[in-house]
Amino acid sequence: MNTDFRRMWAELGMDLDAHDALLEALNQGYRDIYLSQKNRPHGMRYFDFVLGQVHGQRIQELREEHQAGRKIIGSYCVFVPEEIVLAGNATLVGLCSGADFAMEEVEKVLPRNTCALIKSSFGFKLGKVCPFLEVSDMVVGENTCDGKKKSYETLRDLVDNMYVMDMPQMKTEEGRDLLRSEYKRFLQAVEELTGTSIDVTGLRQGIQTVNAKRQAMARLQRLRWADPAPISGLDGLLASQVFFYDNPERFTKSVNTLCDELEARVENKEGVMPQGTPRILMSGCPMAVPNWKMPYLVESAGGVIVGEESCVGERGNRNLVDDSGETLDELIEAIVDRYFQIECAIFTPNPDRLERIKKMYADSKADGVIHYSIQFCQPYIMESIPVEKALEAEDIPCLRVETDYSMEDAGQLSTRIEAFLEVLK
Ligand code: BJ8
Repeated sequence: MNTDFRRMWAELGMDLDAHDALLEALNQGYRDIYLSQKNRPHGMRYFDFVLGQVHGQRIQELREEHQAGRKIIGSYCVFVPEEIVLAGNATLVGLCSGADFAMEEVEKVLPRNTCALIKSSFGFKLGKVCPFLEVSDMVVGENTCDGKKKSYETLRDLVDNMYVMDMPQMKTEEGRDLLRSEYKRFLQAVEELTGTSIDVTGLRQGIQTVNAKRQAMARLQRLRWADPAPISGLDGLLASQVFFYDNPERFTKSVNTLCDELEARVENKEGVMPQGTPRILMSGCPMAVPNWKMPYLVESAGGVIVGEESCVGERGNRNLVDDSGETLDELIEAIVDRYFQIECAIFTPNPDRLERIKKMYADSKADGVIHYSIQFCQPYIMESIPVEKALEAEDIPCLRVETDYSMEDAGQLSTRIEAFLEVLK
């Protein structure tokens, strides 16, 4: 292991032994799941490299940015607008975690029946193994689901600079007003943190940088609609995961390079799996690195995932922000326009999500939908029932799955997934 990185992790106050164990498990999982795939696009090498360097080179870059006077802001939700962060001369990184760690410690501060995503974020902090948290100058939480909202009260005692954004729960005019006022309050908090006065030029530039990232992801999404699928669901998910912590410009360029290659594959009818492989749309909770469990099980069982209706997926990166506004207020309104369309299950009622899933199913020429809920995630588990009913009403096959990060139920899940794929054939 690179000794400079080890020194850096020690300086960040991380537990080196625990971190070694985490990296070893991460790399082993990655080798077993990702590197064993056949016929991967060459463009995925970049993402392999980023994943391999996620706690190394990327953290070093963030520290260099920090030393040059730039602030780092960590976030747990796609409602935190990166456009405003970039306009304030800061960098946004995703902090959600997709693996169980230090669970004994976690269950001393959180109830056992908390969703795996929240527990994982706490485990990475309590186990001192998340360099992204340690380099963050501000950690932004948001009042979305009850689990997150209440857990931030505890997280406040564990991190230095915790900021909580309030969130609407209904898509009404009042809800929209709340989001607007919260984005304005956040803009001020970023200005205070960075000492930068955010102006129209800076905000427009931030909007354009993030739009370019989202456009590249939309291009990748569309290419996945081809049959045969030119890229696996595992690799599609990896690109969506890297979206949250890579340098934005470099990420956009790398996704576009990958898309150039995939366009040629589509043209030549070259797929990662044969034409006619059962095509699955995943829908539900976000899958943060290194949560590759469901795509691994689905694709090992002989299916191919052609899209994710998820915040680590299309829900998180769909829709651009109009950059034509000429005042700060106009640009903020355009940001509100974009973010208020996110169909998170914390909204009630949330009919737009049902329509979105049906549209994604049709666009991606999927054969069926797997609704994925993380155990104890009330919003998505509750919503999985109306989702299933809405799909059944249109004769769209749907399998509802509720699971956590452990592999204990892998055998049972595989059996259910195999049976579902058989029905689709
Ligand atoms: S906009 S989906 S990123 S809140 S899995 S912590 S909902 S109990 S992650 Fe999310 Fe923002 Fe919504 Fe998207 Fe709670 Fe459920 Fe856990 Fe979840």
